[in-house]
Amino acid sequence: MAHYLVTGGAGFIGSHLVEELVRRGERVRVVDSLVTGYRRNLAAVASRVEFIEGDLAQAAVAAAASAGVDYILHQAAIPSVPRSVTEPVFCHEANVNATLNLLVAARDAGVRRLVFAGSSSVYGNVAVLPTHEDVPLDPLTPYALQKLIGEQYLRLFTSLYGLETVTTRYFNVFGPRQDPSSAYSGVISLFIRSLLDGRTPTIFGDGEQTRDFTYVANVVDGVLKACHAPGVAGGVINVATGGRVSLNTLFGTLRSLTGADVVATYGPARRGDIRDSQANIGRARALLGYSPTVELPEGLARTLAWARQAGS
Ligand code: UD2
Repeated sequence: MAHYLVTGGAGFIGSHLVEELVRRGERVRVVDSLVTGYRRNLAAVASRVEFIEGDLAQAAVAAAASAGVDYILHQAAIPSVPRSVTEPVFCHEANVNATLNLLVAARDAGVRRLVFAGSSSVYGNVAVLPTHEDVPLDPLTPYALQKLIGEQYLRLFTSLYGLETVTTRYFNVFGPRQDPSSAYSGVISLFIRSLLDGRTPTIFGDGEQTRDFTYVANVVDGVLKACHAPGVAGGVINVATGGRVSLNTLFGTLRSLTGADVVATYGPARRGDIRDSQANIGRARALLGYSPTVELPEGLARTLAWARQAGS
């Protein structure tokens, strides 16, 4: 049994990682500030998990959380492009300063490997689709830049101090427990909530922007593979489905899945919004033996089933 720290473990993606680790019989510690996470996300595994409530932007919290662990899955973040545009300093604290503290703590604690939740936003409006990891990066928002700084710090800690690190670049992850309660929430959670409540969602821009929406179980699989694969330390790996769909198509699909008689309204495009995003997942296939197991339609059906239950 190995000992894992999941930062942001009470959040959406973090709680799915925690559940899978518990299922595998691993020892799990969670650190979470509960700024965007919820204790209820860990309800099914609470008795099997050590929970530290704290903010990794405080060095003492990062040190206490890292002590004695073998692996760190660093998911804690303020994961929102628009929030970073309106609150860049607040987001920098959580996305960059906390990450640096955690890297120092992981190095000092002799952690075997740290895997970081990177983001496809670092690519910006890239010319090459599907996009591989080595294209020139073009962060267009504070969030994208903060995620890029994070992954560059990881790379540096590997080359400078020998701490094994891997960045998994996520592409628009969705699934059960993604919180629809804020204007900063992921679009699938917002669309589903609106449709189930009979409210009109807003599509920002013309709705022809595309995303590689990735069901959370694929991410759990990719992250845990990245945590253990040989020869990937210091690297960056896309974890996604490898397809892309427009928001208009997504909304149409969700509308027919829910049967809701709701039409979307259109509003101004979001500042810093990327037009198209689609991953080349060749590196994850080659280095991790990763392959997406849940495609978009199945992922949407599962998420909808959860949302119906959670909202009732
Ligand atoms: C970015 C990253 C993603 C992840 C995420 C943070 C890209 C391509 N993706 O996602 O990998 O890091 O940040 O969790 O940068 N939208 C609407 N109506 C709404 C809400 C959103 O039309 O009510 C649009 C939005 O303008 C965008 C798309 O939906 O074009 C997706 O927005 P999002 O906030 O779910 O995620 P995004 O792409 O910023």
